[in-house]
Order: sequence, then structure tokens, then C-alpha cells
Amino acid sequence: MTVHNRSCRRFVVGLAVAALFLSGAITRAEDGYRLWLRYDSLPKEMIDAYRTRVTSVVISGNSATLNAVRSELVDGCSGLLGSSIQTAATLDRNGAVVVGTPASSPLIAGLHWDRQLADLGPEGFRIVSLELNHHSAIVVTSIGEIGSLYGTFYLLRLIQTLQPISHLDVSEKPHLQLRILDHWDNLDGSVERGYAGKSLWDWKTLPERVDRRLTDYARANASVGINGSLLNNVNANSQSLSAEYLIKTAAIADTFRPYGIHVYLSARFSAPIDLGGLKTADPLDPEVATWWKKKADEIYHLIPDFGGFVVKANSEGQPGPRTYNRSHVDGANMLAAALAPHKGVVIWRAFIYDAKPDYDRAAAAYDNLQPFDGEFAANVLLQVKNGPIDFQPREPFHPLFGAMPKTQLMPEFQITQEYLGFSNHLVFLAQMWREVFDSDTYDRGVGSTVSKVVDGSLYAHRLTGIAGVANTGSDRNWTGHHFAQANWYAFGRLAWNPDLASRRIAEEWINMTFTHNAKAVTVIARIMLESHEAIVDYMTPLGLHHLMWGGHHYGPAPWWDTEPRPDWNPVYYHRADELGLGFDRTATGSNAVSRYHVEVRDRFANLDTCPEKYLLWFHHVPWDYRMHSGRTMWDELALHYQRGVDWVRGARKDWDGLAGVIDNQRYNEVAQKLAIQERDAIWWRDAVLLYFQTFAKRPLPAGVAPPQKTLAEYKAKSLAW
Ligand code: GCW
Repeated sequence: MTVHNRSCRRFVVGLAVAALFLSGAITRAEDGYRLWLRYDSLPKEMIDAYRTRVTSVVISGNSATLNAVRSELVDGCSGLLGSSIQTAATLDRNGAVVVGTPASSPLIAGLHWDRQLADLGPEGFRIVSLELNHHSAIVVTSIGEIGSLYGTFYLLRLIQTLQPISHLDVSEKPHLQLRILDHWDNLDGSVERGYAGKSLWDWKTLPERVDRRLTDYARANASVGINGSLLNNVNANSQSLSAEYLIKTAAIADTFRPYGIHVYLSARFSAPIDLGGLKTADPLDPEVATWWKKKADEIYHLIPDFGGFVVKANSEGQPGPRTYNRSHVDGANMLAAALAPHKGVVIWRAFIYDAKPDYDRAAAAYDNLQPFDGEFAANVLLQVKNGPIDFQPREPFHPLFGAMPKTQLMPEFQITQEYLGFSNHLVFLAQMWREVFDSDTYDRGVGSTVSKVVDGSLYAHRLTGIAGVANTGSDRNWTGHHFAQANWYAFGRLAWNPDLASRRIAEEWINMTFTHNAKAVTVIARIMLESHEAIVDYMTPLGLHHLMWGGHHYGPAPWWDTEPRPDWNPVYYHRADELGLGFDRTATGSNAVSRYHVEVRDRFANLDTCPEKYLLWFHHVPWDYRMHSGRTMWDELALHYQRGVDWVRGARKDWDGLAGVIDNQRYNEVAQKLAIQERDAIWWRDAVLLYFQTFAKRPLPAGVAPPQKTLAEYKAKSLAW
């Protein structure tokens, strides 16, 4: 190529790029970074309905939160309505959106809504369409600035999901108080059970440099009402509480504060020894208590709105009060006393299981903690996983819910998919969480659901909360799989209101994230709403659990029996033998079922009334046992696995049909993940059925495809992710 040719080409390329810019044809990359806060222009035929209602933004005051409200509203409305919406100092035309608190806005103060707003609290809000100073307006208000921010996101969501806004009269407040994302992030940037890249916190460059991404993280959380963030792994490093790291944490807290997010830290129980040089961490030692009080003072000096400590004690090798022969109450209450003067809380994890001979892990947390009901300090919450084992694809609800009426329990859900196909499998977890919330504990008679335990209404608790183990990371799309974003979204929506329907959550998210095309929304919602049952089918149907490969937990290994603790091995959980399959947790076995209320216990303990989805969780069932369908248990089991595989194939076809409706990048990325999901579902079906067949000694029923490899091949190498 001659020099002339090269420069000529450069010129032409330059012209083309400039032309693209001018025509607006260069759109943003569809890499998923914007999550559900995309603010792309609404379908043309819809815009006019909103344009007359939203013409300007009137926000007086200049706090960090009000500034965040202003820029969100201006960006959001300008993007959605395809024209620049400006801020205005006064209400001089129709269509103003007026946002603020009675204290920040004279217009709002003039409405005299103080009583109603006080009832809704500082995070609650009202949104009303009305006439104000002879102009039509929409008022978004709260007694707290954070409430106005939440109201702003609510209004934006209405527009994003094409809801009418001409006659609004909305009053909302969160059902749960502490709505926290737990990050299992290590100080070296790795994330325990994280499948979306590295930690979002770059400890090396903090506090000098705070990644812009943290503001976007805070916006996303605030948009669904998440108000807390636990920054470090519950398998904690004491260094997180050192002066050096607290300054870094304070910089993160400063970034989150305008968005109403409080930071929490995992406290390693041995920190007084590790950092303070004390000889002991015995919670009843006065020097230890003093060390924690001073540490709390130091933290609150830097971070006045610090949320509190989360503690994993005497579990999986973590130190705790039992190390000193003290109780969990001794440990929790000692820390609670240090935080109480600052209004901080202690979140004590109930994920405690010891390895006594012949014990059943499903009863361990209950036996360790239930006897202490009523003894925890007022600022302690007990954080209980949704089920009694460990975030399995399906578990019955944890028996502690409904068994500790005098203790503030908060559920812990796992948003990251440790046991559910990492960031490779599409599974919408709202379905699974709904099942937990809707479970009836019977503690105060029929209708004593987990959601009523959790929202405090069953026992009139003051302090309530919920935690979700985050699935976020440094990946450009935040969560590895585009659909995993829906689980972050759903967690926030359910934390705000545990009674929300999963369909509603799914449809909101699809409209905001992918498309307004009604047909496509229906297809995608169906995929999402069916996905949880499908993953249960191809991983652990009929109440099976913990069949995963040791250590990393990706893919099946029901034969696994080499972990140092029996209860880390799949064989401990499925108990397959020549007679049948499943863990007898009734009176003839471990009797873990007795930890549930009598109504629940009797239903689960009786083979005829036990829901089949929990059958092998509670019973050791003969291979030829007749299921409700009339088929044998073995045949039914095999057909569940096949059904799971078939579902993934169907979902792939459905997704393929969306070509052209979804942007290319996300369409292709999701399609590729679905291909992996199909590969894995087949692997699960084949490996598990081949292995159980060595006990069942029965042929696969008609309709179940023959395995693609031998059992030896499946045992030789784990599935790769
Ligand atoms: O699910 C298990 C995980 C561990 C985790 C533990 C816990 C943080 O395999 O990685 O540790 O639960 O919840 O404490």
C-alpha cells in the first residue's frame, strides 16, 4: 500500500465515523453494564403519553442525595422520553416532577402531608399526580431524602415499564428494615463463590481512588431499595478491622451514603488477638469487651452510619465464643454492647453445624441456637439460611423460622449460584425464594408464613432484615450471566416487599432490561418462571440434595466420599443402597423432622402426605415405591432428570426465536450460556442416573435417553465451567 493510499483510507474511515456520530447511529454497547437502569428511548407510540406529564424537574436543595435524585431523574426522563428534560427553579408550566422532602422543598412543605409521610418513615414515599399552583405536576416525596430517592426510582420504573402515571397516588414503605447484600469478598480481590470476576472493591488503590463503578453499584441497589452492603467475606480476615483498612472502608461508605447504603463488616472473632495482641478473645473477658468497644468507637468516628458486624462463629473453622466454652449468646451480646451506643447491630449467622458422631446436619443449627431464644440482645439479629443445609437448589424451609419467636431472625439467601450452575445456568431465583416465604411454619396457627416471621408481623418485632449473598463482580455485565442480573433485582424487590409475585418481578425486569415487545416479554417471563423447577429437575429432584462435585460444587458427583467431614460428601445426603434412596429424617432415622411444628412435622414425616418435592429429603424410599403418578420412584426420578434436559432444549429454541428482538450482543451471549446449560443438564442426568442405577439395578424407563458416556468417564473428570 502506498502512503497516499493509507492516509486516504484513514480519511475515509474518519469521515464514516463522524457521519455515524452525527446520525446518532452509534449506540451504546449492549454489554449489560447498565443493568435495568438503561433509560433508552421508549417505543415511539408510547412517548407522547409521558411527554405531557413530564416536562421538567423541580428539586430545590443541594445535598448529595438530592443531587443524585436530580441527575437520575434528568438522565432517566431525557433518555426514556427521547428529549432533553431540564431542571427548573419554579413550577411555571404543566408536567413538572417535584421531588424532595418537606424540609428541602417549600412546594412540598405547603402540601402539609407531614403526618402521612411520618407514617411512611424516612425510606417510605408518596407519589401523587395533582394540580399544584394551577399546573399539573407529579410530587415525589418523603420525610427522608433517601425516601425521595426511592420514590424517584419508583417513578422511573413506572415509565420504564410503560405504566400509566396520570393518576398516581402511591404510598410505599419497605416491609423489612435491613436489606443487605453480603459480599464474600477477600482482601486479595478474590470472591468466595463468586462467578463474575474479581471483587468490586480495589483495596490496593483505596482510599485515594474510588472506582466510578461503585456509584453505579450504589444506584442499582438504591433503585430496588437495598440499603446495606457487607464488604468482606464472612470467612473473615481480621485485617478488615485494622486502621489501614477502615480508612478504605470509609471511602466506600462515603460513596454509598448519598444512596442510602450502609456498610457492614464481617468481624473475625479472634480480632482482639490478631490485631490487639490480646491473649484471648473470650467474650466474657473484660479486656476483650473493652477492645471491641474501642474498635466500635474508632469505626463510628470514621463511618458515623456504619451498619454493624456480621459474624460467622464456630463454623467451618472460624473462631468464636465456643472456642472459650462460652455460648453464642455470650459472643453476640458482647459485640452488641460495643455497637449499641452507636445504634449498630450484630448479625449473628446461624450457619453452625458440628460434626458429632451420627448427628444430622439438617438439625444442627436448630439444636445449637433454638434453646437460646429470648436471650439475644435487642440489637442482635440471627441470620438464618433459607433451608437447613446449605443453599441447595431446593430445600424445605429452615426449622428455626417459627421456632424462635423472641429472637429477630433474618433470612440469608444466596444470589450467587454456588450450587445452581454458577454464572452459566439461567435460573430465576425469585421462584425459589417465594417458596420459602410462603411456607407455613404454623407457629401461631395456619398462615404463620416465613414471610410473616421475617417481616416482624407475626411476633411484633421491631428490627427486621434480610441478606442476600451477592452475585456481583468486576465482569462488565456485573453478574457473569445477563439473566443473573434478574436475581440481584429480584432480591432487592423481595427485600422491599416479601409478598411480591415472582411474575411481576420478572416482567418488570424484562421490560426494563431487555424489551417492551409483548410477545418477547411473555416468552422470556415463561423461561424465567419455569427455570427453577427445571434446574431442580436436572440436578436434585424429589428432595435430593448436595450431589455436587466436592470443593467447587459445579456439576454432579453423587459418588463423592473423600471429604474430611462426612457431611461434606454427597453419599452422606442421598444414602443410596440396594433398597432405595434418600435420607430418613423421621423418627426411624435422624428425626430432624421433629424440629418442625407438629402440623408440618406430621405432613413431612408421613410418606403419603410428604410433598414429593421433599420426598428424599425426609425419607429413605424403596426404588419401587409407587409415586402419585403411579410410576415407581426410580422411573419417576429418571423422568425428572429427562424433563430437566428437555426444558433446557425448549428454552434454547424459545430464545432462538427472539433473534432480532434482542440486541445481537446479549442475544448471542445468552444463547451461548444456554448451550452450556444444555451440556451440563445432560451431564447431570447421565452421571446421576448411571450412578444410582448401580444400586437400583433397573433399566431406564421409556422416554429417558441413554447416557452419552460411561460412569467411569463421568467420575474421572468434573464438568468444566
Ligand atoms: O455454602 C457454603 C460455602 C462456603 C461459605 C459457607 C457459609 C462463606 O460453600 O464457601 O463460606 O457456606 O455460608 O459460611
